[in-house]
Amino acid sequence: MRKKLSIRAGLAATGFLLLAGGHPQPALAEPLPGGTLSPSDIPKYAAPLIIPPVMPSSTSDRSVDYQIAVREFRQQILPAGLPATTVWSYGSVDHPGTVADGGSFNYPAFTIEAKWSVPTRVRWINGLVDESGNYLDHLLAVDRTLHWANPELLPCMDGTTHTDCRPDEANGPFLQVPYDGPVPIVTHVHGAETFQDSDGYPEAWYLPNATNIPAGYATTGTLYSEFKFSSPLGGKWEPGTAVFRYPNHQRAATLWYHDHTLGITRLNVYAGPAGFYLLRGGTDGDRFTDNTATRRAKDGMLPGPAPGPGEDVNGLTAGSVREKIREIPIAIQDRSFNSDGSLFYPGTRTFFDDFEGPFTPDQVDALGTSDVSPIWNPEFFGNTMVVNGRSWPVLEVAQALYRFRLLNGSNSRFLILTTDDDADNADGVSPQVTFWQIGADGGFLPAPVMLDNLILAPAERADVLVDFSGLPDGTEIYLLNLGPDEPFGGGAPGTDFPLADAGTTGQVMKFVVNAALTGKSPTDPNGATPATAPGNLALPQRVELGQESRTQFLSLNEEMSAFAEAIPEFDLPIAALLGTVNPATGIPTALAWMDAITEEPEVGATEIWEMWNFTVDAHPIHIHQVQFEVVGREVIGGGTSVAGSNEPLPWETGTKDTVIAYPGEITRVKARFRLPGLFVWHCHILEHEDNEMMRPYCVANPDGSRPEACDVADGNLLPAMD
Ligand SMILES: [Cu+2]
Repeated sequence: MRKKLSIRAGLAATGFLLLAGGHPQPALAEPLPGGTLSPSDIPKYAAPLIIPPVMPSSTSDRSVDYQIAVREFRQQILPAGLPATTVWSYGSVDHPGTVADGGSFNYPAFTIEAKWSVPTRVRWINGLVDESGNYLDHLLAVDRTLHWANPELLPCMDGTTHTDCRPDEANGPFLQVPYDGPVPIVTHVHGAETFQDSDGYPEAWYLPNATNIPAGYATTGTLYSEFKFSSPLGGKWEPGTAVFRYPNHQRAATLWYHDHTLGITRLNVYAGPAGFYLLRGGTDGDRFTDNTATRRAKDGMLPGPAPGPGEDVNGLTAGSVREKIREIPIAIQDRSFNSDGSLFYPGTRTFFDDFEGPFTPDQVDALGTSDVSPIWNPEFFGNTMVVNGRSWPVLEVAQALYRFRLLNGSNSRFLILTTDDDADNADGVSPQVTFWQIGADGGFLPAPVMLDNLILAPAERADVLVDFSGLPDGTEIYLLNLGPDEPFGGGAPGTDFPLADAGTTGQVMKFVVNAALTGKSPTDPNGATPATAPGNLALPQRVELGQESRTQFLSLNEEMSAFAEAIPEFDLPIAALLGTVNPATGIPTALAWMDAITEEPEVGATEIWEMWNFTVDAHPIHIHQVQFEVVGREVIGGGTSVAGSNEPLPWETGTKDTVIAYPGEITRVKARFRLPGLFVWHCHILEHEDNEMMRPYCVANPDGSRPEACDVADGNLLPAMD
């Protein structure tokens, strides 16, 4: 959705003067507005990249593999000399404290290492309480005019009172004030093929087991008890927790875990909780060959090792093994900060477009009331790049091949990554090292793909090899971002859209070649088992899905204020919606989260889901439970996709769980739905996901019956009581 600066004539004029600040605007791009700390005042490349260590297993309860809580703590995200930042993230409760204290709580979280076909059981704990056991407020402003968890049980728009609804404006003017009660969470392992009870359904949230939960609050969401009673591990679900299970039967892949609570995912994720979940092994996970062998295939070798259990990989102790690490997960996120170090995220709609409301949709009229939510912003772009929890870090690398598992963990920002010898790219784009992409969301590609530019939408992952061998000691290589500081619509950087600000969000991190590290890993060129050159690497092949039994015709829509036609200054986006489309007429039906389920595959069915994007922006669409094949794209009305081809792009030829749906195009994916139950599909721009761009879907039971949870979601059955 595009920011519209001319709102009401009077207001817009004032806003413009404030923005201009009385001095001339430079012609070059500028840092985005954010908090009170200017990103230009944050020194770059001042601190080393943190390598996420391995999440320690549960020691106090051996009936689960991990006991992982979300807690609040302070962490030095900005360089030394600037204040620390209060964040939330995950850690093992048996290993309390932050990394600085020898504990396991870190933003981003430690990596969960999973083995193919060995199930993982995690007790996920809502630990958002203080030392007295009282609940903590949210770090950010919660908009309770959205369709959201509603634990305070405000009366809903539909005239009844329940969790997971859009509260009625008749609740009074305080509806426009941020919610300050206990914070619900529920964790989703993104890309995991797991059961409905363990998927982190947005209405299966739970509050912390705090001592001061206000009377009358619901402590769990609509589906929590349903899943607790249907899960074989339900007996282990204690107040403030849920125990989820992951079968790990899918292909080896780079997955990640993060919060998924209805209507506040953007805020919960922005506050910090997210980590990698790496699934290794199986026939699709470790059969690499080196195709230069002439007589028979010989074993191929990927760069390694990755951090191992219990290892210090950040140079904190004398036993640190950092210098040998060659496989590193890298989570890239945009954030903004205040001068006291706190995270900045807009607490009012005026940040987006100067629109001041008020929000009273039932009384809307020309006098200035509106149906525009008072706090929610349609998108948010931070002005500071944070990589593995540090702003603009630097990584020393050996003259060797590295494996990076890249994740775009941003709320709204699309990244287009490249490398250069020059931080602000003043000499134009001239990549210093190329990316060899070997895997995407769902596992390995059929073959390595060499790329100068690598596009990553929010939530997408790329498993890449980068070769620093042969580069002189001291060589500096900058990882740059050529994506826009605004919603992405496809096309070429600098031609079809302005580049990110070269001085801030156009830079991500820096690599510095340190010859002294060369040879510290066995996969280095002079090591015991050197890694296979990317061009010679043969990757494990997968079995393709067969013929589909059905095509689902789906739509992506933008909702403008209901008063846009009558009152032009109300031409403002108020939500994004999924829905269906009639393929014969091309006419969409936009549907909200609460509307009845429209996608109901049979269990085991293979279906094509085609998504018609009627908005002006690209949306990363994520389908839970499955890893799908990208079938291709088609411009509505004909022509070539803005992606450059109507065929799947080379890096989309493996399996994926998130696909970019470009504006004005139909994007087709094919998936097999192996697990019965209630799941979701949604846009992974978190601001969209939180405001209606998410829909439930239902996979039938093996006997053809409808899972009970789907009836609960549709309102045909009352939720189970805890
Ligand atoms: Cu979207």
